[in-house]
Amino acid sequence: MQERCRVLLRFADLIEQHADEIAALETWDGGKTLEQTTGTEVPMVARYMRYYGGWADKIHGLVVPADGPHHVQVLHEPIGVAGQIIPWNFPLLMFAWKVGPALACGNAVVLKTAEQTPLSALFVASLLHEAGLPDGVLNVVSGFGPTAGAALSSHMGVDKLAFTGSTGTGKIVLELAARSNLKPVTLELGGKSPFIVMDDADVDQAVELAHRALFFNQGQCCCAGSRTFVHERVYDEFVEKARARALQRVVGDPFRTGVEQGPQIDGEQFKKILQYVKSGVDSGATLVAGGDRAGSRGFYIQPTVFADVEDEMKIAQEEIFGPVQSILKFSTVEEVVRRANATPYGLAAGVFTQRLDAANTLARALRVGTVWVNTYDVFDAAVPFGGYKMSGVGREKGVYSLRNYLQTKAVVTPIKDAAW
Ligand code: TXE
Repeated sequence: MQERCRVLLRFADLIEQHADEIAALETWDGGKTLEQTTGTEVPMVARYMRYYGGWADKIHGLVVPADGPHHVQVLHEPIGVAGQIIPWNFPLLMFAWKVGPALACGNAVVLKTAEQTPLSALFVASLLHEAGLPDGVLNVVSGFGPTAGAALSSHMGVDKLAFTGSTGTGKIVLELAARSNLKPVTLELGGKSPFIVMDDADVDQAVELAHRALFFNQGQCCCAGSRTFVHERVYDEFVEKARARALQRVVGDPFRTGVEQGPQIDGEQFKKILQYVKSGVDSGATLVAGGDRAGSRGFYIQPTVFADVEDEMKIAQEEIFGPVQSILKFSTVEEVVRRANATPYGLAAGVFTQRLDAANTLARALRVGTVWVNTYDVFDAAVPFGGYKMSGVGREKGVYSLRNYLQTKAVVTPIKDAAW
């Protein structure tokens, strides 16, 4: 146990020692800004590893009272071989969310990276080896989804599968798992998260937070606040200021200081996002900022804002996964709850208000796995994350993650000569 703990803590130290190389690799591979990978993502990976290193020697079972003269122990055992499939939008963080708890619980791992972003996982896996992880415990596979990913999902020797990616692919891996050995599956899928601005909001602050909630990571976040609901009383002012903020957003070389937005991950996503922009215009939403590619080279997209978006429009229903903000107007709390929940997704929500009663009502009524009140995208290793409805199955992070990687065994023995 202690060795498991020491390996993960040493790994966290090595991440910090190699922080500059890892951040550069992640920026190079995925187009994220260097400020983001250096300032946020690499430090978070070290934090996750320390968190799970801390758990490694504290995972234990229970002795439970049972009727009759029996002593009952409940053992928590490693589940075996964990198959893990991760996406391209947060390659390093997804590595940490998945590998940390699996190793802390004593499992072996086969992790498949996304075809777009294989580099950082390969590099940090070599650091885990340097930290003392025995050969064969962590295996990183670079490969394509329908071949390597499908093989992992249907493999009879894989005892548990954890997947992060699109809802469509999530359904495929769940089916492959069911058709093979019924391995348990946790899924972290897409979203169409509401960001709700109430009428008492400080509009400048709300605009900035809503902007970050959507545009962070080029809009390529499962929990992006992609439906900005704004109360009618502050709507016009909000739209004007959201437009101005989007126009100020600095797009360019992600290695350059001061750049807020790099390129989209690849040509496929770039085209898909521009098609959504066209669909927004065609369906009658008001384009107030952006709407086209940025520059003439690479997969850069202008920060785009639509106002007057209606619920039934495609841009309000489907995951765009790009720098496109959709602003919708509402009048009452009851109405916004109904509309915010009227989607197959349920990953996250933002609520912006000074009123505790409104914040508490919304936090309870929204059918989502995370509600951020007067903040957004706050992630900590200890806080569970996952979705309601078609945004996922199960929770990652925190103590909840450990449950995904443990088997539970009851051991029942008689207590001799017990007098009852
Ligand atoms: O995702 P996929 P894609 C959403 C986002 C994006 C869309 C498509 O809307 O525009 O998905 O992106 C592996 N069996 N998200 O096509 O296919 C694949 O190799 C097993 C949301 O890149 O879900 C990769 O490792 N595995 C999301 C992983 O699945 C398969 C993050 C994710 O790819 C497979 C990314 C198969 N048949 C995209 N096919 C989030 N929730 O954050 C593919 N894969």
